[in-house]
Amino acid sequence: MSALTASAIADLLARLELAPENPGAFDGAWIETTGARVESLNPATGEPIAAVRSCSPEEYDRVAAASLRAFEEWRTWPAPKRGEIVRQVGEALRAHKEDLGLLVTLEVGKVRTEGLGEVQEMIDMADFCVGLSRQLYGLSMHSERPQHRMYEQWHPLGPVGIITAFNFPVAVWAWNALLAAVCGDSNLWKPSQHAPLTALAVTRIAARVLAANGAPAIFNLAFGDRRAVGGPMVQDTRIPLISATGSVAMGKQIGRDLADRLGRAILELGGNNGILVTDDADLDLALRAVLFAAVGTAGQRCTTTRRLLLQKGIAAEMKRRLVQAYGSIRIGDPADPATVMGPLIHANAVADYRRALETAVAQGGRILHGGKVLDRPGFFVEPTLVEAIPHMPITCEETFAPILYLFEFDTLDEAIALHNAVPQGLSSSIFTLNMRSAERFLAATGSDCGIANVNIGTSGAEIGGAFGGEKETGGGREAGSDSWKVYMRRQTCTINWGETLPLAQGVKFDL
Ligand code: UN1
Repeated sequence: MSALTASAIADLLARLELAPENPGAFDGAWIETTGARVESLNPATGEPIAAVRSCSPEEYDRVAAASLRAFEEWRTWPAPKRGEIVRQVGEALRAHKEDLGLLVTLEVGKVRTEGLGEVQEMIDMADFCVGLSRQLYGLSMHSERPQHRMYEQWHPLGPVGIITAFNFPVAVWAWNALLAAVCGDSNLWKPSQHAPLTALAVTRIAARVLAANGAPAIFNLAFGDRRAVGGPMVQDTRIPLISATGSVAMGKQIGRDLADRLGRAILELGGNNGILVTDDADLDLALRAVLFAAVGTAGQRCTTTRRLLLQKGIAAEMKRRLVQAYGSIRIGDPADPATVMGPLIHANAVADYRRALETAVAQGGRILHGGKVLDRPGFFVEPTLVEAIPHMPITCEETFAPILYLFEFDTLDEAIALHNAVPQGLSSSIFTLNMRSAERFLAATGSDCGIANVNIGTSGAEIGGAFGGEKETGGGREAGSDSWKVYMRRQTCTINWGETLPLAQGVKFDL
C-alpha cells in the first residue's frame, strides 16, 4: 500500500502539467518526438507512472540547433540581467518545491525529506548563481612593457550538454544549467532514462520564466538513450562542453569521444567513499553520520559511504552500535514521512546488490547485518554491513546499493593508505577529536579525494563548494567555488596605449 493513492499521483502529475504520454524534447516548444517510448516506473511499486517518447537523431539535431541559436542571443545579455532570470527560476522552483519534491520521491524513490532536499539544492544553486552573475571576475596583470595593459576576461562558451543520472535527477541539472545560464551559455539536457518526468517538469518551469521575460530558450531538453542522444551530443562540435554524471565506463567513453574532437569535459563518475573513525572520536556523532551517509538515498549517492575504517580500540563498540541501528531502520514506502530508507531504482540494481554480496562472501567477507532482498513489490533491499578484508577486490568497486564494508586499523597512516587504495577519489571523512589526526587526514599526503571532511559524513555536500573528485571519479568540478570558469572561455588581452612597439622578452626586431 502506497501513501500516494492513484488519484494523488494523477493530481500531482496534472499540477506539474505531465500527461500519461509526454513528448521528450524541448527547444522553446515541445517537439512531438518519435523515438522509443519509455515508461517511468515508480520504484516503490514497480508500476509505470507515465511514459515519455525519446528523440530520434533528427529531433536531437533540431534541439541542438535551437540551443545554438539561443546561445547566440543569450550571450549578448549582460551577466547581471542573466542573473535576474536565474533569480526568477529560483523563485519558480520555490513555488513548486512541494510538488517537485514529491515527484522526485515518486519517480526515483527518495524519501520525502531527501526529495525536498533535492529541490532545495536547485534553489540554493539559483541563489548562488544570482550573486555570481555580478562576480565573473578576471584578473588584471602588470605588463612587462611600458604603456601596456594586460587583463583577462571571461566570455560565454556555447551550448553546454548536460547528462544527468537518476539519483540526483534535477539538482545536478541545476549545478550545471544555472551556472551555465549566468555564464551566458545555453544548455541541452539529456536526463536519465529512469527519471524523465522530473526533468520534463523542471524544464517546463524554467522555460516559463524565460518566455515571460522574452529571453531566448536556453533551457533545452533531449530525452533518449546513448544511441539517440548521448552519442550524437558528445560528438557534436556545436556543443563545446559536456558535463556528465554517471558510471566510470560511461565517463571513459565520453572522455575518449570528446578527446577526439578536443571538446571540454566535466566528468563526475563513481565514488567509493570512506570514513575513518579513530579511537578518540565522538562515537555518537560518528554513528549518526555513518547512518545517513551509508543508508541515506538507499546507498545510491555518488557520495554514499561504502567503506568504514575503524580503529581497533573502538571497532567492536562501533560494530555493536551499527548492527543495533541498522536493525531499526524503517524501510518502506518513500512517500510515507516516517520512512528512512526507500527502494533501489530498478530490478537491475537489486541484481547488482545480490551479486556484490555473493562476491563479497566468496572473497572472505562476513555479513554482519542485512543482505536480503525484501519480499514485497518494488525494489527493496536491506541495508547491509559486511566485515571485509583489506583490499578485497569487491570493496574497490562501486555498487550503487546500501552495502557498507567494515575494516579495522591500528595506525592512522595504515588507515589512510587503505583508504586511498581504491580507483575512485570522490569524498572522504575522518571522525576524530584529535587536531593532529584531522590535519594529517587533510594534508597533501592524506585523503586523495576531491572532498575531505572532518566530523561529518561523506555525503550531503553544500553547493557552495566545488563538487567532484579525482582518479576514476573523473576530475570534474561542478556547483560552487570557481567551477564556473569551465563554462566560459578565458581571453587574455594586452593593450598597447603608447606610440612604440616594444616586444616581450626583450626581443629586438628592427629593420
Ligand atoms: C551525486 O550523488 O551525484 O553531496 C551527487 C551530496 C549531494 C550531491 C550528490 N549534494 O551527497
